[in-house]
Amino acid sequence: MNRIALITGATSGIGEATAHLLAKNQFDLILCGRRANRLETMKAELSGLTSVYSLSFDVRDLAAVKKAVQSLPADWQNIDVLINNAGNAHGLDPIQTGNTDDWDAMIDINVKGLLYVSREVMPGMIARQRGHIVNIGSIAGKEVYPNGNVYCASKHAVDAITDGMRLDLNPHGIKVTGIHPGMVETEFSLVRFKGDTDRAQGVYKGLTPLKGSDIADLILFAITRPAHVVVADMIVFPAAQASATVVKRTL
Ligand code: NDP
Ligand code: 8X3
Repeated sequence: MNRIALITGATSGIGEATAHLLAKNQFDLILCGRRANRLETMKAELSGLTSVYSLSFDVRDLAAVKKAVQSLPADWQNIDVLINNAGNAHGLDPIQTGNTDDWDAMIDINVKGLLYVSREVMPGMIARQRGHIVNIGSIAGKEVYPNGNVYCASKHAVDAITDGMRLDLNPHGIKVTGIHPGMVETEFSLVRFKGDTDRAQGVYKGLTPLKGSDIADLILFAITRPAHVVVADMIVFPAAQASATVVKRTL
């Protein structure tokens, strides 16, 4: 029997790649994101492979998160795997001139959004005494780099929340995994630089970045280990990257 995985941020990048991979690997999918049209397209693409349900909501909106998760039909409520992936960087500015709207977006989406979704899903996992939560952090949650300030803070918070979840959910048999990628070419830099495609493409110039599917592979690996194994934490870079700031480029 298929397991049910709920993926936030399924409309692009890492989340979209994960949906495609899990659809081929015995998972039924609850796909989440704000862009309802993309969710519908993915549902049409993946429905030949597995059962797909979609929920369109903004993770910043607690009432919308509750309404969406509570609206799931009975046969979709037993979520086995929660993949907290929705998130982005907004801006790359020195802290003293940082845009406070960008700060709000990163803290509200990357930190509070992850908490809101988890808060709705964890009680069911506890009632069933099983489940797996995968939080997508970042190398920005392990290191701090110039002008990364608040994005790094938001991802350090994800790292701490992941460890906190593992401790508090331990008595309930729920696995918790943190995955911390370096540079992955998705819509991430386009969002960070507010649609400036030249600047976004420049981030990956002279190296082969990771793809969303590389992270999807790790997620699938983590959630298909035997019952007695939990992958607690993973950092993954492109081969050209050695830290948040050390990258070998051929220009
Ligand atoms: P993308 O921009 O391609 O995807 C981001 C996803 O998050 C989209 O599906 C988007 O959906 C969703 N999202 C953003 N804001 C909201 C919101 N307010 N409510 C609901 N969903 C939202 O980037 P990535 O795939 O790269 O990012 C996925 C995760 O990976 C993020 O947490 C990011 O921080 C992390 N990460 C990315 C790295 C990279 O280099 N790309 C490296 C390390 C970590 P929609 O717009 O439809 O709502
Ligand atoms: C995304 C990776 O290095 O741009 O989280 O912060 S980085």
